[in-house]
Amino acid sequence: MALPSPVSAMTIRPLVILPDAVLRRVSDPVGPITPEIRTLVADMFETMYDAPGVGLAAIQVGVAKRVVTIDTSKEEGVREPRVFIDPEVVWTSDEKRVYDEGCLSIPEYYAEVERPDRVRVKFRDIEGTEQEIEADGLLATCIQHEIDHLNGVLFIDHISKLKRDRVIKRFTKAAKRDAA
Ligand code: K1U
Ligand code: ZN
Repeated sequence: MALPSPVSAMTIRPLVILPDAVLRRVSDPVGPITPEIRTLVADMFETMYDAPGVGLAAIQVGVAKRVVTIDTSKEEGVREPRVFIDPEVVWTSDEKRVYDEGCLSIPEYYAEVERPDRVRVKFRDIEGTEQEIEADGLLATCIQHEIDHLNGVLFIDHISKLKRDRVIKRFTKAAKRDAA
């Protein structure tokens, strides 16, 4: 008889795609870091690296918990996985930065978004320890994009209404085609 393994396999979870209303939900605080949360985090990394993406919010795999995974490492073959539990932006720079953003929930659509260049973020790590970091560059952009997801906000909410309506229409049509 096979004994239960202490190491569980990681799973690539299906991504929630625009215009699914789940993406507009405001996620709940995590509270205690349970085995379920650890499994969620492991699965989120597996899903993010597979996509591939540089960030992922739990709501993008259909879980309304305030959990974010990020890896903005630029070096080929070097991973720098970061987990942000219940993250909060506590300071933003006055200087702004424009980045051509993408989103795993809006595949193959990119648009320029202006956000603060630097941010300070308070969060808990996977052990539940309070941390605070200052981020700049892609990490700062990515953290803000992911915290937006936790609040039901998408990067297309930062572009013109004309462009946003156009992309929503395109994805709505595609979803109807796929369902037929
Ligand atoms: O939250 C998400 O949907 C993930 C998203 C994060 C993000 C990208 C760019 C700016 C802000 C936030 C992505 O990872 S989209 C894919 C992407 O940018 C990428 C994929 C492979 C290599 C490098 C970048
Ligand atoms: Zn996104």
